[in-house]
Amino acid sequence: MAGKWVRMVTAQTPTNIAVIKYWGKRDEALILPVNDSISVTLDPAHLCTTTTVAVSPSFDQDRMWLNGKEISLAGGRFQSCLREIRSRACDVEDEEKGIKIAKKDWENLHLHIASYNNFPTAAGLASSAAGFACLVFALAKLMNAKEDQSQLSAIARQGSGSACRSLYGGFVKWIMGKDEDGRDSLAVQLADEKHWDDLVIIIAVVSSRQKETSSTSGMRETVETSLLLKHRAKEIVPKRIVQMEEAIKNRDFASFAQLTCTDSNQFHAVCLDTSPPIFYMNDTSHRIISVVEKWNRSEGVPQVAYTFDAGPNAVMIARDRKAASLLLQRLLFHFPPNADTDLNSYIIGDKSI
Ligand code: 2P0
Repeated sequence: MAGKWVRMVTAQTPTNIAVIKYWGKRDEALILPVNDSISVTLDPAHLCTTTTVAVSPSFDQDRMWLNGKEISLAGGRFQSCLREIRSRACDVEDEEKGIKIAKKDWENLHLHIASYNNFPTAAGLASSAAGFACLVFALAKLMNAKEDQSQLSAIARQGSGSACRSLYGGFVKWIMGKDEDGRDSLAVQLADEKHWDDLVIIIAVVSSRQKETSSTSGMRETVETSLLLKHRAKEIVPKRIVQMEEAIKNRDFASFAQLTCTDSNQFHAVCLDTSPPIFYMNDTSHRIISVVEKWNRSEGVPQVAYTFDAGPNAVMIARDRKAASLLLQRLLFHFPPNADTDLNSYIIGDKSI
């Protein structure tokens, strides 16, 4: 391994948006959820993380830069992901560059990591999901770890719960699992990116400010104080997961939209049921819900589903391109540029890679 070489791997991973939400952990350290969740992976052109990982004998410590700014790597979550991948590292040989790294060498080599998001960090657009998924995928490639996507997803989960779902495109289910060690808490692909390619996603960036309550502390408070969460996790979500899987399989937009909107609203109800209550949506978010609900009702069949994560930004899934263009017209009518709202931009993309 001697010499002045640098080995680099770059990966790009899109974020995902849950249509049946993850909210609440049964094990904080291992990041094990209280219920299954289902998400759709977005188009990487619009919302993704690009991460380059580099290793060299000349690096004397692990370092990381996020959007060009150096950040600390002391956190347990980063260390968990790194430890898990390191323990699976294999020999690497690159004759062209004269690089030879033996399995045992990985223990003593340091890493430099540079990561960029092409969207607002920590504004409820699941930046940690894309970030940890990309990091784990890039490290696995760098260290020649021979794990399949599902096993990598269980490692990414230890960085951030929702990250496990970003290892796949299309529709993805995070199975909560039963094991205490979390080995069976991982993501599986329900349908690939081509399965339902009529769908169009429009994100209304209501605010790109950092949220006040992080998902991690918010869900901890919910688990400690909300009775509604217990009911949701035990009685509601298991049935909804089955119904959502069926809706996706059959490309049944009416059921898909009804389940997506209802689950988003219940997630925010659970936040409100937390003590002290957590407010992620704002007046503009509520007005967007009204616009979509009224339109869907007037059409008789749903045209658009909406969902909101831990922030005020609206993610809207239109049934097809025609519905997407009508949605944009309606949004621009109700929220014109320069109007007195905090809605500042739209991101429009195909569903997935
Ligand atoms: C989700 N969210 O299913 C839900 C819906 C936000 C609302 O997963 O503590 O950043 O790192 O596991 O994954 C956000 O939570 O939290 C999230 P941690 P994470 O997408």
